[in-house]
Amino acid sequence: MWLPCGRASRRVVSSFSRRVFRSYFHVEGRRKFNVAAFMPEAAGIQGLSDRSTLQEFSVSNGESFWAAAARHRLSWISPFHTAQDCDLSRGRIKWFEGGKLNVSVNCLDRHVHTCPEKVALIWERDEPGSEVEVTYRQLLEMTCRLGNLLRRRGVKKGDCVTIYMPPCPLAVASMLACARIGAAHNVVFAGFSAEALAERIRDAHSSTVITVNQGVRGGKVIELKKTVDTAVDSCPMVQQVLVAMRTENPVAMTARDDVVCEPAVMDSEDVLFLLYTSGSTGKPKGLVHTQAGYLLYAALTHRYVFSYHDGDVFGCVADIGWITGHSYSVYGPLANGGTTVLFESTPIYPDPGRYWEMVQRLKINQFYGAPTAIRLLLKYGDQWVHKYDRSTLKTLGSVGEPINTEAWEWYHRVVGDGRCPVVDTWWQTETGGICISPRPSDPDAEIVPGMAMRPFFGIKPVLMDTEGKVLTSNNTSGALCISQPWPGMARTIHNNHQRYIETYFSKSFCPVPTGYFFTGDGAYRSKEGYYQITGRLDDVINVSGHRIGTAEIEDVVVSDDCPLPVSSGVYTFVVLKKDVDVQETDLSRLLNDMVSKKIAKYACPDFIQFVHRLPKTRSGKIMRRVLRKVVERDLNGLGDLSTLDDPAAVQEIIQGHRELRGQQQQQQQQP
Ligand code: 6R9
Repeated sequence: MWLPCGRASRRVVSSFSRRVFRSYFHVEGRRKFNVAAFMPEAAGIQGLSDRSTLQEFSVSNGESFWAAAARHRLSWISPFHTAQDCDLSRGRIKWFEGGKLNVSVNCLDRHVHTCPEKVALIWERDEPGSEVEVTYRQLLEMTCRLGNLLRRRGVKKGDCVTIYMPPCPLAVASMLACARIGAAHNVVFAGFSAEALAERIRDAHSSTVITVNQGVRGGKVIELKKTVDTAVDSCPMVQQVLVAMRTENPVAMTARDDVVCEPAVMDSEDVLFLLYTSGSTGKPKGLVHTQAGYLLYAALTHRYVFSYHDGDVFGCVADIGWITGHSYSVYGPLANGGTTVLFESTPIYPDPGRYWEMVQRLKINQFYGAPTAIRLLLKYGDQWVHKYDRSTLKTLGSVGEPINTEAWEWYHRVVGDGRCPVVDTWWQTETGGICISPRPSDPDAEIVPGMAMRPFFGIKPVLMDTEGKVLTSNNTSGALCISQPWPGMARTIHNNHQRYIETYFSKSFCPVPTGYFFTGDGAYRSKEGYYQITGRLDDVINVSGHRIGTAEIEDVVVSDDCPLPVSSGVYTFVVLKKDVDVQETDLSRLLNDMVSKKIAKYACPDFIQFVHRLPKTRSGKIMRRVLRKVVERDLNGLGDLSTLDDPAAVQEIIQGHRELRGQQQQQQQQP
């Protein structure tokens, strides 16, 4: 039986959430830091004067901090006996051992008990204004039906189900149905080719695939089932493909009596999901996340980085095929009993006002997007933003790439009307959730544009030099590592623990695992101790012995100070804003001058190629290593291209590069 809950309307305040997430707005006006109001499980800790002392405690007493959070925020079938048992030098990471729980119960049942009619999902479908709301009760029913269906069809605890679906309630129910019956899921972005999908199905050994008949994105129909058909032709282990219809109203499923699906009892360290991320060479890696630690970390970061409060509408526009969609469209918000948006469309469909029209219509309170989309929208001008009421927005988030100062400022000034904190959140598929972000911090603590700034609770970043020595001073740059384990980190690479150890715990400059987690990113630590991510380490350019991140040069090249309209550039690759007519030689000279002035002469591009677009992954990250290989003329070494959005972009760049080299050679031959 569902308990009645005050109002049967959307965004009802749930008593569960009220208990767990007591608002700390009242606290902000007070002088004294009210720990209990900010984080109830930290109430017993002595001597906390502000949020930074809580951060320090969480790092120096990680085990007790996380144990308290896990007890307080997760519902356990039986309690854990050991909070942590980790040895980074051996790639051994275990949290909350002995504990038993079910992730779907944590995301659904406990909220259904307190507030069944609260809206869990708002499915923002491709066509604006056709959104569909799904309550916690409805989502639990969908999940149970699907869980029963999977069980009836032979899917067992420990199996892995591949999900090839766009963001929609059935995709979320599929993920949670797997969690309910103890199967792992492997969500593959529903834009990947048949070949990329097949590779991931084979590596994960999935005998079941769930998909939809067709997808709809940006007004176009995408034949997802056909792609699955092609993929499974080369996957002999696939025994069944379940096909959902992209229905008008997913909650109007015919009522059957199997809406109860007994949740499997899972160990904390059982696998929750695999998620593939492309390696710089060779095969994509299937990163493995487990139950309790991942869920706790997603929930806590969602709550505190975005200052998510009960009743808020959280709008993460990432696809569920990425870790961002897993942690901040699905698991974090649902574990917190929140209302979360599933965005099916694109930032410019039907026009570049789409995001902000949606913010107005759905009354979104936290908006979380990617720099690549922000840069794109900035090009279309402020009028698309001004057209809509954005007064519900409280926090703006950015993820996926370094956000250049110009984009950050536009996001803050134009989108947020200068009143919403912008959180530039740094993290990875491997980290499970946000690790560095300007918030949480004291409410009026400064936020520096384009900087991720502050480590999250329990996170201890360190910078390392090229010899593997830890750099202790501030105002310094190095390889970003994390020196102690946290519950959200990936536990292994599926079927390849050795690759996991080699990739994340040892590096060429220190081949023996040292007890640090290597992120593969470079970072700068400012005088004040704030972190700024400078880009992937393999994107660091060594010019005359100076190491410099691509992000540093990009920030100059695309800044407001540039009187000519460049929209985005990668060292020597430059994309012009729309409808711009300039002499390329003039612009090259100007960009050289600017880089020389703002960074140093040695950083000047001596090779500038103008292109229409850059090779990007489908989540919008520029594939810089591909550019590097083109310049090195190593076309056989382009590596894994399965995540590439538009292969024609690479061909265009190869062609342009050839022409440019031809021109240079001619110039050199002229007397
Ligand atoms: C969440 C996600 C991870 C890589 C990461 C880094 C880059 C992510 C960033 C950022 C600068 C930020 N990255 N957030 N760089 N500033 N705020 O994107 O996961 O797809 O695994 O990518 O993305 O290079 O190492 P994933």
